[in-house]
Amino acid sequence: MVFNASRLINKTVLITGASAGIGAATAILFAKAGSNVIIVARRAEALKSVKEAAEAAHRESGVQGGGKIAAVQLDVSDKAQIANLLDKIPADLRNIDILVNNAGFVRGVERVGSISESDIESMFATNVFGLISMTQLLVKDMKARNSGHIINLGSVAGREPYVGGSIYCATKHAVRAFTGSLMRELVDTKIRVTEIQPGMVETEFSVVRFRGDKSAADKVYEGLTPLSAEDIAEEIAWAASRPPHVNLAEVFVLPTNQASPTISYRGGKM
Ligand code: 8X3
Repeated sequence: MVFNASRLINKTVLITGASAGIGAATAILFAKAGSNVIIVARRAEALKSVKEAAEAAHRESGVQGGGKIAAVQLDVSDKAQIANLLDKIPADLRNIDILVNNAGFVRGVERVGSISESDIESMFATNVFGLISMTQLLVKDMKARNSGHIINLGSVAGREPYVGGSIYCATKHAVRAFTGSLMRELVDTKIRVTEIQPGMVETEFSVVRFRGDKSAADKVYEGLTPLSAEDIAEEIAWAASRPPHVNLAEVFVLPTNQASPTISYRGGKM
């Protein structure tokens, strides 16, 4: 590993939405760097394979230290499950150094007036309330220890709204506001707060947006090279591995040929 990832050795990181995409890639990268990783997601089977991949990545890296991987099946939109989360984590991994609030999704492209209540509620329940509940739970211990790092996944959609994305954009604007307040509240502590704001990342995210329509999902990336889950994992690991006096407050990361949610270059077509 070229950057100073040695700062990640023996750190304990908890990642939500870790069964696929950015969350899974982040779990694997931290395991490789010698962190202990708690992977949290709804899907038990997928969690199992990410756990195995993270364990293998740690073994193959040859890095000494860390490498303990725990999987916890949990839906961040369920407050009762979050209240019991710490009991489900092995005792030696309960001092969490880094929380990566990654769980989030978009469903549908309907315009205001035609959006289903259940889509509105489920996006807010996971992207906003889940992220807030996880932060509320873990920031208490971080404050008591006066150390820690909270890394929230925002989005280009949290900086600039777009047509057909009102609810998703609203959730990501909420994440940005919440993260900004949190960073300001913790200014007199050693706790760092970072928001990662990706643009187009090719994961199952787009397939969920189009309710399983893979060809509609693929069209989003036509003619340009999107970011990969691994690209974002690197930004997260980079932020987490800076020296303790350095806080990357915001990391806005786009594919080279994307400039905003609606401006991109696709081989001659804007
Ligand atoms: C995902 C980026 O552009 O699809 O957070 O809203 S975008």
